[in-house]
Parts: sequence; C-alpha cells; structure tokens
Amino acid sequence: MQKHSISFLKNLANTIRYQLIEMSHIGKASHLGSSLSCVDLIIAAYWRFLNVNPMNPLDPNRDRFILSKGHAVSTLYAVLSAKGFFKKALLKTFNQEGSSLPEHPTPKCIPGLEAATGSLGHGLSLGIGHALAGKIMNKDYKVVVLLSDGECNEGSVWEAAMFAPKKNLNNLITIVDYNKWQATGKSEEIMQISPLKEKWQAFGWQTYEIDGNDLQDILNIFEKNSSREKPIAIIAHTIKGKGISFMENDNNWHYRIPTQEEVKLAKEELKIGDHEKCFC
Ligand SMILES: Cc1ncc(C[n+]2csc(CCOP(=O)(O)OP(=O)(O)O)c2C)c(N)n1
Repeated sequence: MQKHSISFLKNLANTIRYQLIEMSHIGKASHLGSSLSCVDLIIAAYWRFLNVNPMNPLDPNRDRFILSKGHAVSTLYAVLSAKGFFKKALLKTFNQEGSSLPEHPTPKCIPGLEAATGSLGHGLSLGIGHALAGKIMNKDYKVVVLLSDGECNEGSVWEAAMFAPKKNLNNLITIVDYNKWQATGKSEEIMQISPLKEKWQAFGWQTYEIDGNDLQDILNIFEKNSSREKPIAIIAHTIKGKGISFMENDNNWHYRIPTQEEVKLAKEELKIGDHEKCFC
C-alpha cells in the first residue's frame, strides 16, 4: 500500500469537507455535521489501513468497511470517489431523483459500498457476520465498522459487542465517532453512554481512546494494531461539524442545509481555490 503523507491526507480532508458542503447544498440533504465529524477517520482508514481495490471491488479477500452511521454516507461516497471507485462528477447527484447515491446507502448502489445502513444499530452485527465468515473460510481480511455515539443507545449494539469477543473476532475493528451529539441534543443528556471506553473494555474488547479528528493520532492506532489478539474498539473523540467554524459543535447542522452564502464562507475557510476541480 502506498504511504501517503499526512499533508496529502490533510489536503484531501479539506477537499472532501468542501465536497460534502456542496453535496448537502445541491442535494438538499441533512446530516452535514455528522458527515464532517468522521471525515478524518474514513480517510485514514481508506488511505492507510484498508486493503481495497477499486479495480476489483468485490475481491473476496478485500477488507470490509461498514458505515453503520449510514446517515453520514456523503463522506463515504466522497472517499470512495477519491479512491477511484467512481467518477467525482457523480457526487453532485447526491440525494437526487434517479441518482445512484441515495441519502442512505444501499449495497450495489455504487462499487465499494458494502452494506445498507441508515437504520442505526445494525452495522456492527453486519460487520460481525463478515468477520466470522472470514474466520470460517480462513481468510485474513479485516473488517472495520464505524458507529456513532447516539447509535450506542441501541440495544443491538451491545448484543453484538458481547458476541465478537466470544468468537474471538480479532479481525474486527469498531470505531465510535464520539462527537457527543445526536439528532435532538447532547448524547450524555439523552442516555448515559459514558464511560464508553470502560464499557467496551468490560465487554472484552481491546480498547483505545483517540482524537478522531487528528489524522496522526488515527494513523498511530491503525499502525499499532497490525497484530491483534482481540476485537478492537476505538473511541474516537470528534467534533460534530468539524472543519467549519460556524458548524462546529452547533447541532443545528444535524438537519440544516447550507445556503449558497454559507457554502461560499465554508469554501473560504477551507481555502479551496476557484481553480480547484473538486468534482471532476
Ligand atoms: C433506528 C434508527 N432510529 C432513528 C434514526 C434517525 N436518526 C438519524 S441520525 C440520528 C441521530 C444520530 O446521532 P448519532 O448516532 O450520535 O450520530 P451523529 O449524527 O451525531 O454523528 C437519528 C436518531 C435512525 N436513522 N435509525
């Protein structure tokens, strides 16, 4: 795997953040804050951890990435297109009539997309299915599942969390995008989800806590885990709306759609030049 530099990945994160804002504006799609929160995690996973090949998206030996927080799929679409799974021009069709990029993902809607998600609480069980199948078939692929913190209110997450260590699924890595918000308020006020790290640990996972918006921190944890003994849970502290000053930690951006003026302001903040071709 080619080792792209941190500065390359940071530039890419900026471009992708801008794409997400345009996509939300054009497609009139919500969940922008949720998508911005997990940009760095998904970029780090696809550029420095996952073994996937856009020329052979269904390779039985590929690593699997499951975006359990499916409402943030614009980030996954932007990453898959940047990896070469499909043309960037398609991003501008996001959430529109007849588009192959629906607001919540379905498998086969686009190459590289592994699972239908959007109904929260199911991605970990899907990931466990892949991980267990890999063990049974003696394959050495790994499976990464990205959950959100409000999603951890779902009982199905904890049933799955109990199952993976029991089956010794050391090919499974779960990341929780811990941005402390959900749709209608603060995660901790809606349900007491803390202490999250200790909970996963008590369920038998090897657990880590990182800054999920710091690319170096994310890469360090991926590199540390080339040999794994247990399933891994990474509690990634993030900021909802990360990267745009007037969106960060403002949960109105769970649903709000940016105006043309806000797109322009965000573009300036991200220092995206007019000459940059973000959609071709
Ligand atoms: C089972 C289920 N119930 C409700 C919803 C509606 N819904 C979409 S996003 C969301 C909140 C998500 O908050 P969180 O999981 O913390 O993710 P964030 O957007 O903060 O990243 C909800 C309740 C859903 N998608 N699935």
